[in-house]
Amino acid sequence: NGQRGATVWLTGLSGAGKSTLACELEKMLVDAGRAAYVLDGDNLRHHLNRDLGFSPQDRQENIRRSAEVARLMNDAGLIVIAAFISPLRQDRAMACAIIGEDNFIETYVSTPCQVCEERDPKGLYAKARAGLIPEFTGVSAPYEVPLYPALVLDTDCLTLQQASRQLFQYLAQRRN
Ligand code: GGZ
Repeated sequence: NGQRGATVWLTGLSGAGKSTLACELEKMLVDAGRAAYVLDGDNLRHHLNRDLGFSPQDRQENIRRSAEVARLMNDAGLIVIAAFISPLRQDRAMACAIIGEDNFIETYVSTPCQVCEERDPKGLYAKARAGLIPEFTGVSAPYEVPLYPALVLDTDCLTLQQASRQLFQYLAQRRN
């Protein structure tokens, strides 16, 4: 397919629904004949980024490397769906600069912290509250809300189908 690559950059808290949304969008795109691939912070941290922790410096390096990978995949024509907390505006701006403004679709998965904490699928918020995980985003480390995201999706108010549809349609109406 001669279509242009792009990166949908999903930012939001742990438990906001980024990975679930990324997988669903990937499925929809592949079903529609597009080459799409999910890059997920939690996954990459087991492999490419296994040497990195959660200090501000390590998060920045995590995002830098992942954005470089996304750029390569975009050059190959793939749609990349990147799911990273990426809590700092400065680091997201770096990702945008690496990937290129025209190819970077910042999407804020805006599920409120309280809802993420109630979901707590991996028990990480409970551990963070107990002081067992230092620098946990939303508890003991900052999350900076995006100022001008292309899309805002609150998975507390939208079904998975609704949220992934919105992203799919946004991609479809972009010029390739
Ligand atoms: C935030 C943490 C932390 C700390 C472990 N802070 O929801 P998860 O569990 O499965 O995915 C989260 C993942 C965050 O990795 P990212 O690469 O997306 O983060 S960043 O963009 O900030 O570099 C979470 C888990 O790792 N996790 N410790 N202290 N999330």
